[in-house]
Amino acid sequence: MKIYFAGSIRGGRDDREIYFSIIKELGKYGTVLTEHIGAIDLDAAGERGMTDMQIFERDMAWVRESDVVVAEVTTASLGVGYELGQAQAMGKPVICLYRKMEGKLLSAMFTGNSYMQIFQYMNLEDAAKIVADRKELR
Ligand code: 6K6
Repeated sequence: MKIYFAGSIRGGRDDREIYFSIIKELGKYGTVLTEHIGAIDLDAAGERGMTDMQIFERDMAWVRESDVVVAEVTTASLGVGYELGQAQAMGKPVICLYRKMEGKLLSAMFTGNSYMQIFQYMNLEDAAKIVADRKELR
């Protein structure tokens, strides 16, 4: 099972520790192709040693190669939105994890899109349960 995990980079890195924990959890079900998304030392500037074009090509190849795409969508990110739209176009199952926060509303492109499976969670225990219940990860 190949899992593409998407989480904000240039959109903001406030949730990087949450990404790290979700990636660790997803590791129980398969190979997470994008482990670097949870890296503490990956800041909003992104990965060093790769051009943006190389990152784009690699990430799109990984989306194509993946069996399922899981995203943490609380921090709005253009890149994550793009990846999930592409994943939908490729027919990949898309699972979105979202923490309800005051002043932050998820885009209507997701809440209004029945293809996207959106799950609200409060803490990592909830997130682990949501992930464990997904047939797409078996
Ligand atoms: C490289 C050099 C300077 O900045 C970078 C950007 N680095 C990235 N490295 C890896 N994945 C990236 C990078 N930028 C975007 N992505 C992909 O888009 C990831 O797979 C994330 O899921 C998503 C984040 O998009 P933004 O718009 O928040 O950056």
